[in-house]
Amino acid sequence: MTAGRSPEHVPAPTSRITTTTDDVATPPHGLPAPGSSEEPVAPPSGGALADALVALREAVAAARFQLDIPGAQGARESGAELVRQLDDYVLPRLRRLDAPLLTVVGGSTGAGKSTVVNSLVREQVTPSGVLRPTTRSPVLVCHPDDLRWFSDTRVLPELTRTSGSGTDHRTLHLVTSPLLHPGLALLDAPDIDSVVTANRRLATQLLAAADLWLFVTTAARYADAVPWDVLQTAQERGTALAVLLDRVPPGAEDDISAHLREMLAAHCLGGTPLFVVPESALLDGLLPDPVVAPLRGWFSDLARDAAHRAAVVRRTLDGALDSIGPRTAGLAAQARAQVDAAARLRADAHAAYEGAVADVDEGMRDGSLLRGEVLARWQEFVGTGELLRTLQDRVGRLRDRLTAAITGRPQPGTELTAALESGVALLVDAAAERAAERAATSWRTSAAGTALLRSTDARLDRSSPNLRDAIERTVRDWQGAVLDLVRREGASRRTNARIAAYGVNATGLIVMIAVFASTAFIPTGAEVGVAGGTTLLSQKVLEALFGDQAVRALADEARADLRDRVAALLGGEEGRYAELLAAHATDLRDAEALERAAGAVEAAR
Ligand SMILES: Nc1nc2c(ncn2[C@@H]2O[C@H](COP(=O)(O)OP(=O)(O)OP(=O)(O)O)[C@@H](O)[C@H]2O)c(=O)[nH]1
Ligand SMILES: [Mg+2]
Repeated sequence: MTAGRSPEHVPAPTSRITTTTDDVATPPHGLPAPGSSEEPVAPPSGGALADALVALREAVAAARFQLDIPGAQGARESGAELVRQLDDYVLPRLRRLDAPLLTVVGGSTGAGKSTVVNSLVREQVTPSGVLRPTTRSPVLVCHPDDLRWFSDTRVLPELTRTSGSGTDHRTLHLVTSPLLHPGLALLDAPDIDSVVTANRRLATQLLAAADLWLFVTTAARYADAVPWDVLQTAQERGTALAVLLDRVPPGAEDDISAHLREMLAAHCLGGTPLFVVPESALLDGLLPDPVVAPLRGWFSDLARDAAHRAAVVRRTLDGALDSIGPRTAGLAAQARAQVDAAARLRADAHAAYEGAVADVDEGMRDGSLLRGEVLARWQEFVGTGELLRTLQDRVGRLRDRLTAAITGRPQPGTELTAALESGVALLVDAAAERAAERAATSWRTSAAGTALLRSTDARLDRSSPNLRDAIERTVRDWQGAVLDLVRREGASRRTNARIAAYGVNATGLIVMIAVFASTAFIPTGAEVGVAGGTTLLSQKVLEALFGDQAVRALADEARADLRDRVAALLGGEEGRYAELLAAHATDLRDAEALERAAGAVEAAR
């Protein structure tokens, strides 16, 4: 049986830290040093940096990157990762630099991580097994005196503490062992390259909470890609690292460890301590003690040497703090991209409905409304002499209404009003329907817009189900308003004598017809269909009516009123798009808050 080898490079303290350590002679915060009592850990202390980090944490947690644009998924993940690392590690570590050093044992699936942890404490504290992956629920082993540091939610607050082993990813199984020196705890993590997503995610989270990573790989697996990606992150974050090369066939130690060292150097991890554990027969599931003794000795030395331990803690903490600026900058950039994408979508929807308002406007002016049903009713209105009588004879109107009531024949004026109503309603309805379609089509040209449209049960590519009713109501209200307008005009002193003489209903209808006639054109000819056998009403009367300055002024006012009402209605339809967007959009203030918070963290450091 070959004994394990000591690492060639044991990280020496790069600098003495100036912050509090668990130096037994000078216990921090007036508390007994860890290991000397069972007293609970003091509540977290603040400090300007901790305050700034708490504010940053809130800004990151508040920023939602919901629009499906390039980089959004990455930002969501890295934002969540940053929040977790602040909660799990940076804040608790910053508040208590004297807490025991947490070493997370992570690495390839089935590399023997749990076996190594068990072998270090000479006890089956964490299940190892033949089925992959075995470890799902992390197991933390520490000296009994250190238990108080981990039994509350100071670190890894999301994980529920348990005293028994399990398979729940949301629990942390706490175990003590007198074989570990106080001041250093081991955490057996799930496999970093797991086929089980929850394992991978938890392993990443745990590694981000480590003061020191013990990276376990095997002779067979050390060149696998995934663990090297994770090691790369450790390197970038400046995390303190040690590597354990497990299950090395006897005789191959030199070759394999030389190759692994080359790979570490190529990844800028040249100085990383490397432990080599030869393939050995297990006894009661444990490696022979001489094989793991060097590793245990290294951990004990580290735990005993307060300055060395503090240097490792500080190195990893500084690395994590250094990474916060660039990570937050990436999130802020994505937040701004989200704001821009939302603005584009908002503009697309607005353009579609602005187009609809313009369509309605055009349809009101181009005379097209004065065809079909409206034209027929107008001709009837004019041709039967109804208009003339209405204009000339107020009594006649009453008589006709009575006749209509008795014979059941509706007044031509009523039919014309109804025809106008449905003509306008059709125009607005068609424009709204086209706008809904156009807005949806433009949203579908982007992944973000497509995802938004899919996120709701409402069919935004169609008008609202109640829109038709709302349009009809709006047009009727407008017709009523036109009559009110005429009535007010009639009552005013400025009024034209003719309007006063004609009566409200007839003038109102004339005004409505004038609304839909092209502005420059006085609708005396084909446009208002007086050509066809109008014997009772002379061309001259109509010309006089439509040429009347007061009628034209009223028509302008009525047209503007109708346009406003339609614009409000279509604005409501556009509002459906705006609301959907607002429910998913990032605020520019979120981006600014991220930038401010990151700046405050830098300033506090
Ligand atoms: N013979 C021998 N078997 C080993 C050694 N190390 C681990 N094993 C076995 O390999 C299997 C996996 O070991 P574990 O310790 O569960 O590996 P792990 O890395 O914790 O696995 P996961 O938690 O699933 O990622 C178990 O059956 C162990 O008994 C060793 O050095 N020698
Ligand atoms: Mg395991």
